[in-house]
Amino acid sequence: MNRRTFLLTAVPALMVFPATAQATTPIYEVPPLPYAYDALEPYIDAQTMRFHHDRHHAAYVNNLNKALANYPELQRKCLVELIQNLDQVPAAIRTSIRNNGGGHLNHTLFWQIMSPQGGGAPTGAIAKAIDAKFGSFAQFQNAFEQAGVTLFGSGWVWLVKDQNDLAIMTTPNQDSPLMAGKFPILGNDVWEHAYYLNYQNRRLDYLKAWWNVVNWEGVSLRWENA
Ligand code: MN3
Repeated sequence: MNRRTFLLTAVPALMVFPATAQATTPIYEVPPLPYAYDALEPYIDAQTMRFHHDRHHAAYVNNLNKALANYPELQRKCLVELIQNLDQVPAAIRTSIRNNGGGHLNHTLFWQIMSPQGGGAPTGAIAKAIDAKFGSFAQFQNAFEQAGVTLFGSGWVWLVKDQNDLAIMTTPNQDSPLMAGKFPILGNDVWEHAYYLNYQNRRLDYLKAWWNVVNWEGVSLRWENA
């Protein structure tokens, strides 16, 4: 997988590519939401989206920029490559790159694979692949929800491309499937900040409601091009 691959759903270049060396520009920037804060209601409320995007995602980006501030040679690298090769990142900033770089990539993907026109059943290549792997879309949904609801603490539940196969996996904290050599096709954020205002402790209700906003067109594109 190369640096281009992560950009399949029209992620703005600034998100994963560092800005060219201009001291006044931040290295990485939070991409604008591709829809309004309230566009995913009633499934995800506007206040949650506002805090999640403007505060949580922004904090990951700010801390990522701080971690990279004294490493000009790393500023020029693609973030996907840094995350895939954490062992080559200097030990002093490795944990910060893992948490904040992972957080930046995960959230960038998250905004893109949701849409106010989302929901319904997948179509095209991804639909066929899901049926072949999990038996049916409903069985896939159930397995994904179970993985998400049983993940202890904070993290993500993913549908990934593993070799040429589909798989469900979870990651703790802001770890990315890229760190394990898998390509994220679809991911849901099960940190409490993603759902607590609306769903409180009912993570399963959030996981079930979330299907209504999944951008299957974008997801299918990721699968076809991964
Ligand atoms: Mn989050």
